[in-house]
Amino acid sequence: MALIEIKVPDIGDFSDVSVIELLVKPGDAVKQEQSLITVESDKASMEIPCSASGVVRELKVKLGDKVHEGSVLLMLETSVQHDPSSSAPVAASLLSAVSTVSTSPVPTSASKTGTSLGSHVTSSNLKGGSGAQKRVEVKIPDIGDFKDVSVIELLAKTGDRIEVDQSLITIESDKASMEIPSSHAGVLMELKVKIGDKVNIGDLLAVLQSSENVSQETSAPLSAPVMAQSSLGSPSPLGASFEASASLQTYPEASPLPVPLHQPANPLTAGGKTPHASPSVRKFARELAVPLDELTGSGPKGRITHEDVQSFTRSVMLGDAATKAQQSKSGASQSGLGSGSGVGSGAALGLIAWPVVDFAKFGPIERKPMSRIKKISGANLHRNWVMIPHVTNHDDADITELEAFRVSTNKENEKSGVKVTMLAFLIKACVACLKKFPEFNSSLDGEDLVYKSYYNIGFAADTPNGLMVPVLKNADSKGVLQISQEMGELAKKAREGKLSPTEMTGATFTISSLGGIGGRYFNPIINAPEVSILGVCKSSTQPVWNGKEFAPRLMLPLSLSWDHRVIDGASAARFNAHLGQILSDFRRVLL
Ligand code: CAO
Repeated sequence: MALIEIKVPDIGDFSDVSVIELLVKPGDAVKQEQSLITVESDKASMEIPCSASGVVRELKVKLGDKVHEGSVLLMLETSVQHDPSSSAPVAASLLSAVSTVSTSPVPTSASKTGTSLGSHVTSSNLKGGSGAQKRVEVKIPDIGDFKDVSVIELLAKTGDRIEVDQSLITIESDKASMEIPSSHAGVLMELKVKIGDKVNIGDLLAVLQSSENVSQETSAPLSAPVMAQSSLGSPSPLGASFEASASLQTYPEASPLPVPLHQPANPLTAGGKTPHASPSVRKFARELAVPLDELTGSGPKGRITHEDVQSFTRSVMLGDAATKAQQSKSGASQSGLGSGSGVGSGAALGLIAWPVVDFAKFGPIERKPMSRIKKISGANLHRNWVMIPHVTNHDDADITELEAFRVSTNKENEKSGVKVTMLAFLIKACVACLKKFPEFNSSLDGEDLVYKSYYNIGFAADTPNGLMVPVLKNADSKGVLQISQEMGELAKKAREGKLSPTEMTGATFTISSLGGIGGRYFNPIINAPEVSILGVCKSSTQPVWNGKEFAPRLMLPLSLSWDHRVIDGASAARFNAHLGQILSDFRRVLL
């Protein structure tokens, strides 16, 4: 028996890529070449395989870590003598095809033989004159060890103006996916492949009409394929900050692609969207015929995980969910109408179909696609609203003294640049309540309740990209000043679209404050798998009876939504009452 280090193999030009998925855990027996982790850059997602067989003793990386060639992934107990140099990791071989990104020419078998496989100018002059238009054939470049790889996404359409290195299609093997860029600029005359086609090096991919000065003799540099952009790098919207929060589904905004009738629809992309999932998850979904584009990913940035596929399958089997195909069958049999605008037919719930209205009949209209964040958060909020039996308790807290204290503290601290916000006090007060009422800091897992001993508070932030939920970690160990400062930084990052996945995941409770804007009360939707959420509105001075007279008090409206499967009404009322007591006398936070 020997304990050996398993390291990240040569991953080409990719350095400091994030670990987005752990595929094994200590105690697991793994085989050589079995995938251990999935890593992702802003352009690429790939699985890193094991270079030996054995039993995992210790994982040396965790989600969110950055790794590069040579980083130790895990300690493996192996019975055979391991020669690291003999390992031929799949990632390395895959990356031989993708390690050079598009700016530099890729040494390929084609260039060795002097033939450009990336492009071929077949007719010299379409229009004549100095602005000569040439017909350029773009071919599949050297894609390393890939053979018969499936086209899973078309990224351009006829008539599109294509730039050099612009991705034309995405292809996928069972280990990695990559985008194939164009070797030339021009107008796309014809895409020669369709979804589901298998392609190989040298296959004709597209025909461009190019005005570039391309010579048939000059072998144009081959554009290297780049790993598929499986995450769009956008921050997580509300309803998406699941553990692994961000339960958003990050799809490229490609328009739905027609699936030819003579071909069986690809169950993964039946809706025409390319779901964000690692190759092994896609394969798993294919085996079960799970339509990935109908799933909401619970991984960072909405990545669909193995567990998401399992849980979707379980829900379908139990009759708790239905695929769109099932819905449209049952919807058609019920009403004969289509499901309309992508809002879901409601057939799975036994509801009548969504009305199809020609709005233009009643006046001028403008049709705009919903933003990606809205679509993503909408799907999550819809699921949470439908699946969770919400109840909301409304209450008021007297914050007269607290607000006076906050204002005076800010005056004293004016020079420090840190502004103490009401939300920071609320976070601290909520942590005290979560400690007193632990079920509010729990999650449902099957028939178990998972009680968390950490207090990570998500807060809704309104940003130009849409609603985001940054997560303030370990709020119990931080003071109000530190919370204010960190919140300010997180809110700034959210507005700039710079939040990292770890800054949007792991919340145990969320606060949605509209206090700076206005309103009295609202029903916040629980950010599952959390079980409660606090909505806060604008404080206002109200006449409050103090036993002798009405006195002007600054009252803060609170709206606590809770999951009735986990929490009952009495606990919710106690939670709100306790929160109100703390806010009216903040010394209670120490008790
Ligand atoms: N009552 C009255 N005034 C309040 C208040 C409250 N409950 N909460 C904050 N304010 C005031 C602040 O005192 C501040 O006033 P001054 O500038 O005069 O000091 C002003 O409102 C702005 O507050 P802020 O933005 O500095 O800080 P914040 O802590 O209230 O909010 C953040 C931070 C990120 C939560 C906020 O910017 C935001 O994005 N809120 C929107 C959240 C949202 O959209 N929720 C809905 C989700 S469901 O769709």
